[in-house]
Amino acid sequence: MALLIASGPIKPEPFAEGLSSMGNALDVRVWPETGDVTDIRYALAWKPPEGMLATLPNLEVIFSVGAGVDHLLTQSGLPDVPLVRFVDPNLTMRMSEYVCLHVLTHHRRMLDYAENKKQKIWKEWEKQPAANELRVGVMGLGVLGLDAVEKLKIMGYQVAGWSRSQKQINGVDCFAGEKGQKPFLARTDILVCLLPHTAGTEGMLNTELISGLAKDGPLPGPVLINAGRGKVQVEADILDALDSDTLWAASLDVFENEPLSAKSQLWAHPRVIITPHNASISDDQAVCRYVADQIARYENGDALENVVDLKQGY
Ligand code: NDP
Ligand code: OXD
Repeated sequence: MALLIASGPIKPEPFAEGLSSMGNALDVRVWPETGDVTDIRYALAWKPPEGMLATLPNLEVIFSVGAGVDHLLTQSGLPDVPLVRFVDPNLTMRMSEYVCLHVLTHHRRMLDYAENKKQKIWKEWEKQPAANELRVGVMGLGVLGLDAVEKLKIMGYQVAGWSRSQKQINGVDCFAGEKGQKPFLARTDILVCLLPHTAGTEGMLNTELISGLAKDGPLPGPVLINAGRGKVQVEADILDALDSDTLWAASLDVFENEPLSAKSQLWAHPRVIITPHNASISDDQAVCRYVADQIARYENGDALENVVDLKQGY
């Protein structure tokens, strides 16, 4: 049984070495050295060459190197086989680190202190709120959002979450769907987005949504943190919101087009933190263990886990 790795900009060697050493008799191949394509039953992919998956006639399962699968769903002629996304405690832990770091950064005004340091200004901001005075709202209560809300709760924040279907989470105010979005935003000082990019979420972080965030919070204005997908945000609207004080600050890990163009005004904006889509990277050895485990389940006749719902797009 052969598995083809097509990991785009990510180095394939660690995956190839890892999967070959798992003792599961996998014949591991790396694009473009496919050998006889009729042997290939599995693919491990991240932004593979356009249309490549359609050239594998006996493909049975596609594994995504990451949790997001938008990079695969846009492929032409995507084979009609199960698409399994990456779910792993290591990935989840890294994302919650990012979320907590950026919530705390804005809560504790680290952008202002960094500016003051440059000018050697010893000044404490008045009325530093404690965590329990701040309302954090997490959009997306999936694998990553659920862990993030638990960790934010431990720090003492007033936490709410928003998702497509209604959830019940102890100590978290849960909102759902279109109807739930307005009240969710109205009680949110710091908005964290962990949504996938789908037809339903594209462009959601726009002027209208940002204008709906709480205006009566203890910070100078609302904050946006997006580590979901760049196409969920409208960057021109975020810049307008920052410049009109509708938004106080933003941390962005993902962008409409990546890498972010050197021409983007986001780079120079003093109230924007930019990271290069590394809020949570997939650990290669964790990916190998996960894929080997899923293949073992599949070969054993057990159900694959974390199969994407193609109708919903995540
Ligand atoms: P899940 O599929 O587990 O969760 C997705 C969540 O989004 C669910 O709660 C779902 O609602 C909600 N959702 C989807 N569509 C809508 C909608 N139209 N309206 C409201 N809620 C919606 O995904 P993960 O938590 O594992 O990952 C989330 C995303 O994070 C990934 O898709 C990826 O894009 C991004 N990511 C980014 C990384 C980075 O480094 N920046 C790293 C890893 C992932 P419901 O629960 O009702 O289904
Ligand atoms: C992912 C990512 O989807 O890294 O896992 O963006």
